[in-house]
Amino acid sequence: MIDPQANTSRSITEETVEMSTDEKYLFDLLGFIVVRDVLSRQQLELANKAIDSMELTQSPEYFGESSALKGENSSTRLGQNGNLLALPKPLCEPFREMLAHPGTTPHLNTILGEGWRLDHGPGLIAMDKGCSGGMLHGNFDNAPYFYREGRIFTGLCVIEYLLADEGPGDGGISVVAGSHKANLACPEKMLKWEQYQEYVTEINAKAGDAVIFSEACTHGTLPWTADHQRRAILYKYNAGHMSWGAAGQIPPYWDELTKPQQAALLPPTHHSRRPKASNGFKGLAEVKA
Ligand SMILES: O=C(O)CCC(=O)C(=O)O
Repeated sequence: MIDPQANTSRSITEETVEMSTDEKYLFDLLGFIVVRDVLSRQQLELANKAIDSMELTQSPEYFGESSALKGENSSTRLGQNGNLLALPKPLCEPFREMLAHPGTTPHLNTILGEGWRLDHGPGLIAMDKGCSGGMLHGNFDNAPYFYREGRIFTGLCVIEYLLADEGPGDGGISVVAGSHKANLACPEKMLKWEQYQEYVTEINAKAGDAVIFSEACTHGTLPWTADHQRRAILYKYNAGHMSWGAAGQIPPYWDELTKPQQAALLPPTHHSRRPKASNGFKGLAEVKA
């Protein structure tokens, strides 16, 4: 029986599924965590098939003035033109499933509190061999990080679902571990990856894994050196009442989504009476109306 008082401004309740104590320790310590084997083989295959079917478009350059992050060829990273959630069926299905995935929902519950929402995305980062990296950055104005009364408080939080392996030396997503709690600004040369490279951690993970990090943690993209194409799908979430991107609209495919997926997309940002797992997502009907 769900406690009728569960739907209060104190959003985490006993019914809420959270990430494990070990994961919470690691995320609080490092500012990121890798959750292994989140996507099934079918989800992975279908998501890659969807990307194969799309005409990828060039993204802007993100390496700034950095000579170390500039790649060997002129190609920059690629992204998608259309909305992955709105692709024809069945190609949209893995992306809709990632939106509120049971393998990462516990992590969002702990990091952002129940009532978290998609802030923007999903977006694709695709990189071919020789592609430039991207400047390191820590978005502390939007995503402060602190821990109080047994809870994490932060803002924009990223889940990257890897559709291709990111192995040692390949490049790709990288972080300055622990920097979400840094008190001082990161030196410019480090943001450019021109100095202190030994303190920048290249995250290695397999296709199907999810890399979760707080935007408060300084992170960026190392130039891609592997023969295969890098493919990462990025979902950016926020606490129920916070927003980085503009609030979305009820999408045309709303009725095809599950309640957890609808709750993840629910605009506008607000805190109280937000439909949550612990109150059976009560309130979604009013939103639709
Ligand atoms: O995955 C990456 O290459 C970095 C993504 C990034 O910089 C961001 O999400 O702000």
